[in-house]
Order: sequence, then C-alpha cells, then structure tokens
Amino acid sequence: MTAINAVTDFAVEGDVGVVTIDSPPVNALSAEVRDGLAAGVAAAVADPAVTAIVLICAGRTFIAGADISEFGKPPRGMPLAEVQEVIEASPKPVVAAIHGTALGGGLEVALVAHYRVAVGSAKFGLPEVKLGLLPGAGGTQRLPRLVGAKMALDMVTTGKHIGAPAALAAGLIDAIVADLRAGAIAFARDLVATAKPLRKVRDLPVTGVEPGMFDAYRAANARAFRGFDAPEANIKCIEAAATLPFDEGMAVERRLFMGLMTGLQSKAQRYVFFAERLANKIDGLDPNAPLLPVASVGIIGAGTMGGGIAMNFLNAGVPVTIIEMKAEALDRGVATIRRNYENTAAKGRMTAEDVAARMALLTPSLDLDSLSAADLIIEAVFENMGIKQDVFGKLDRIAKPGAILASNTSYLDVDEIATATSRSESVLGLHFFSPANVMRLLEVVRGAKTAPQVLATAMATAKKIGKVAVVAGVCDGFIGNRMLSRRQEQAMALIVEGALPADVDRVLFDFGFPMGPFQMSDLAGLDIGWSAETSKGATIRDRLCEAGLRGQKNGHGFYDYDAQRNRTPSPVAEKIILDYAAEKGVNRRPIDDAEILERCLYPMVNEGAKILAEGVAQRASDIDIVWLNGYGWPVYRGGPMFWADSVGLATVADRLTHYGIEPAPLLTKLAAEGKGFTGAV
Ligand code: 3H9
Repeated sequence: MTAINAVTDFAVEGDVGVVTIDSPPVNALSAEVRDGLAAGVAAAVADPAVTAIVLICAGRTFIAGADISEFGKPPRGMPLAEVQEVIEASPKPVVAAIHGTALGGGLEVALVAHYRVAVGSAKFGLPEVKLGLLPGAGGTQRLPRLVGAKMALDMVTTGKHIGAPAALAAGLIDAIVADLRAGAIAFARDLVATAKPLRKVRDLPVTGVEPGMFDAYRAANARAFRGFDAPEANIKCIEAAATLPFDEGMAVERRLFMGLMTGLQSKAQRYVFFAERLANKIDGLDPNAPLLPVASVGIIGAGTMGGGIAMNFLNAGVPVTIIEMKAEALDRGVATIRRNYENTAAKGRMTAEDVAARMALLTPSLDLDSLSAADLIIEAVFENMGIKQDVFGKLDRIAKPGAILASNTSYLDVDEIATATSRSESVLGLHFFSPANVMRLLEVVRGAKTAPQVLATAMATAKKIGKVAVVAGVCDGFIGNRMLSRRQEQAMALIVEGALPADVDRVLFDFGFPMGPFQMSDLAGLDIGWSAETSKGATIRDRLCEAGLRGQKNGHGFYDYDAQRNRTPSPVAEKIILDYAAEKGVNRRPIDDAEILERCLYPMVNEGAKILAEGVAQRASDIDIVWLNGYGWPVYRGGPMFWADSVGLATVADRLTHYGIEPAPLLTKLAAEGKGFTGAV
C-alpha cells in the first residue's frame, strides 16, 4: 500500500488498483480529498500491473459531498471538474464502491466512474437543493441519463435519498454486493475478463422525457417550492439535460450553480446546515461525558400535547407509561394515538404491524405511582404553576433516584416548578411544539440547578427521537414564545392603527411564513386561556370571544371559514376592530407593507438581542434554529438573527427607534461596531 497523500492510499490487489479515501467524518471533497482522488487514479492508470480501478472510502460513508465549509473561501487544490475528468478519461475501467451515503459531489464523483457497486444499506442523493444549490459537478446532466428525467427531477428538487435497491432498479448502480471491497474488486475483474466497454454516463441519452413534463412539474410543486430559488434552477438544469447536447447542458448547470452559490438564499441555507448541528453542542459541557439511561418514559397528561409527546418515544421504540386522572380522558388519549397511527398506516406510510408494535409499547395508567421505575418523566398538564408544582411534589416522592423530571411548560418558570421537589438538579423543561409528533423543535430549558448530565441526556434523547433541540435558559416564554409575544403585540397594534388582519397575514406570508399571526391565532383557537367568566372586553381578543368567535374550530374568527376551511375576512371581526379603535380614539391611517413587515419582525430581532445578552440562548444561531423549526421562519432567510444581519443592524436599530421602540443595548453596540449577530453574512 502506498500513501498518495494524507487522506488517500493506493494498493494493488492482483490486477486491480484500489484507491482509498480516508477523511473523517464524512469523506467530504476537501482539497486534499480531490487531490488524492486525482493522484490515486493517475497512479493506477500509470501502473502497468493494473487493469481496472476501484474507488472506495474508509470510515462510515462514501464521499458525502463537497466540503461545505470550503464554500465562499479562496479556492485550493485541484478543481472538482478536473478530478472528474481524470476519472472519466481513465483508459482502464473505474468502479465506485459505495457504502453509507453517496451524496452531492460524492455521487457526482461516482457518476464519472464507469460503473458503480454498493452495499445494500447504501443511500444515494443530490441534496444540494437543501443548501440552496444545485449539483454543480455534472449531477444534473448525468443523473437523468441513468435514472430518467422524472426520477432525476424528484431527486434534485427534493434532495431526498434513495436506497440501494431503488438505485439498482433505476440503473443508478450496477450491482449490490455483500462485501464491498471484495465485491467491487471481483466486479472490476469481471469487467476486464468480459471486455466490457468503458461506459461513460455523459454519452448516454436522457430517457423518459415527455412533452410538457417540466411545466407540469413546476405547477404540481408550486406550493412546496414557494419562495425558494434553487428548485427552479434545478428544474432548468434537468430540462437542459433533456434538450441540449451534454456540454451545453453542463454550461447551463455551471451558470445557474454560480448564480445560486453567490446568492443570499444559499448562504442562509448553508448557515442553517451548520447552525442545526451546532445547536446540539452545549458550551462548557464535555461531549464525551457519560449520559443517564433513558430506557423508559412516563408522561403525565394524555391530551393533545401528552399524546403527541408519547408518539415520539413510541416511534423510537422506547416504552411509555401515560397517565391521566380520569379513565375517560385516558381512553380518549390512547384512542387518539391509535387513530393517528392508523391514519398513517392508511396512507401507506406504516404497516399494521408497525402500529401494533408501537401501541404495544404504550401502558395507560390512572396511577401516578406506576411511574416509579421511569427514567424520564414528562409532565404535560394544564399550564398553571400551582397544578404543576403539585404534580412535581408528588413525583418527588414517586420517581426513582436519578430519574429526569421534565415539564412541558411553554412559559412558566422551571426553577419555581423545581422548588416543589427536593432534587432541582434532576428537573428541566422540555418544551415540545404542537403537534408534538410532527414539529421538529424541542426547547430544552436549563434550570438554575439542572445538572449538566441531565441536560446532556435530554439533548441526546432529543436527537434519538428525531428532534432539533435548542438549549434555552429560564425566562418568560423561553426563546421562541418570548420573541413571538413581541410580534403579537405589534400585529395587534397594527390592526388597531389601520391595517386589517388579512394585510398583516399577507405580508408575512409573502415574506415566506406558512401563515400570518391572525391565521395562526384562528388555527390555535381564539379562546385559549380565555374564560367567559373573567372576560372584561378589554382587548380585541376578549371581544371576539364574547361575540362567539373561536377561530377555525367554529368557523369564525378573524376570518370566516367554509366547510373546506377556505377563509374570507370576517365582517364581524372587522367591525369589532374598527369599533375598538374608535373607542380608543385612534385615527386609523393607511399602513404600507414595509411598515407591517418592519414592525412585526424588528421587535422580534430586538428581543432576540436581549435573549442573547442575557444568556437565555447560547448563540444567535440557536435562536434562528428555534424560529426555523418551531414557527415556520423561511429557511432561505436563515432565521431572524441571520436575516437581521443581512438587512444590517444599523438599519434595524434606526427603524426600531423610528417606531418608538428602544433598541436593545447589544443591538446598538453591534450596529455601532458594524458587526452582526451571527458573523455569517
Ligand atoms: C455539494 O456537494 C455541491 C456539489 O454538487 C458541487 C460542487 C462543485 N461538508 O450530519 P452529521 C460534517 S454540496 C463539510 O452530524 P450524520 C458535519 O458538519 C454538499 N462538513 O452526521 C458534522 O460536523 P461536526 C452535498 C460536513 O451521520 C459531521 O460532518 N452534500 C459535510 O448524522 C457529521 O455530520 C450534503 O449536503 C459536508 N458536506 O449524517 C450532505 N457533511 O461533527 C450533507 C457533514 O463538527 N451531510 N459534515 O458537527 C449530511 O447530510 C450528513 O452529514 C450525512 C451524515 C448524511 C452525510
């Protein structure tokens, strides 16, 4: 075996040259990997003993893509296109041997090999669209030549991975082997023995092209692609592959790739990729410290929240005991969980056995004592300090020593809840977002006394159940809801001063949110936390509820809803708003879209600055991850803090002052220094 460079080895096995890349963690195409690949293949070509070449990777995966951390930096090493040229032009057949994930530039390297073999567990994808990009190393031109135009469209616009069996059926790979190295070498030898041609994907025709297919695809996916630049650029590339000679298609791909690469959307999406991974890291905590076991979970409350939380654990194979006070509520909760699973099964996304296996992990109980053996207990009862403290006091007596005691509170003081126990070190908040089995975000609320091991275990557990977890400190509403409150205040003020709910919602929808604040209120229910007995008609919300408007659930809220949930502005709500404004002596005025946007979003950024300065969030990017995963902030705008950086903090501070809101000290300071929150723009 010869070392080609620090990450590449070359060995000759009989008559087959094996080039091995070993660049942890994911063999991304760094300058060293690119140089090593080219030099390794060149060495194999030059070696007279070698008749065929295998490209293989050590570690957990084949090449997982370009090295994203190199993007935007001065170029080093051999350009990928030249490396690919060396491989494709090899006079000896090159076989890519794939395990783990062949993604992005990694798959594009495999596509210039003459043949591809993989183990059965390997996965393939061109996920560049998720980074606001397109496969810029010939992926859009070569993939449709193997799998056809339709499947290529799906793969590049969604970024989804496909498994080895599907890849084999589609022609993306040529064989599935049990032992990767031995199987690939045998495959390569067989190519030579049977004198198979050097098969260059670029020379194949694109199959499956149908008239009108590209426009039909655009129309069918318009909703999913709304606001994003990259899906359209990806479609244009596949269209070019279908209609132009290979080299011209490559030129289109290169041009569109550069356009995306230099744009703000891709910058935002690449930032999000790393931000998501960073959120899992806790400052000052040893990532290798041992964790507590979480082999069984108790959940108190079988309502919408408790049931949704339970499903996360059942899905991950963790047994759950779920508690209610009354048999009727318990039965209802369990029936809802079952119905949710059965609906999923009816859509073909789960088998009847999967449903049965999950339900078998669920133990309903009316007795809090049955949580005595649980490793993690999550309380999801009514949002009231007295009730929560009562539950935690009981848990203190029941739970085994070392059990983690978590509250799903969305606003309350976790430290105050913890005082009901004699073990504050075991208490923390786990704030799930509704519907808890669907939403990816989990705010992990660190109390003043929460033990580091408890916190680290909560973060690891979140990852296990597929959540994106962000650590938050104790404060009213933590990171997400605390910022949301600022937006709500402004949205309500705007409709008093002259805008209508539909104006505010439209502006935020156009910005990229899935819905605006008034649609969101209607969806959640206007009467959450409202009661007829105590209502004083002091707010617009009180008055809407007093008039019987409850939101989507009774068909009337800020909007009226028909049976298909289509909405039209409610004249009743509008009259209530106008009367309220008149009563307060407000002279309503026209409010333009720019003001709506600035007043809804800049105060949130301002609150984010306070959250950061107080240490409630560890870093600005964590705040962005909360808003991206919990509240539908458009990913191509990177989150509120990244977005504020892209607008310029001096502008944000000026406009806040203009609207009579005092900029937070951190915002003022960074603006004066010409800096941003994230350092990423
Ligand atoms: C591309 O290829 C463009 C070309 O078309 C055009 C070129 C001209 N680069 O996710 P994990 C790091 S665009 C740099 O926790 P997992 C990651 O930050 C690229 N670093 O592991 C993390 O670091 P740390 C297209 C990368 O097992 C560590 O590796 N490719 C890259 O859950 C482990 O990552 C993609 O978009 C990278 N490409 O999942 C694939 N990838 O430990 C992106 C990972 O310091 N990657 N890192 O936090 C993935 O989807 C997942 O990482 C993967 C492994 C499935 C591979």
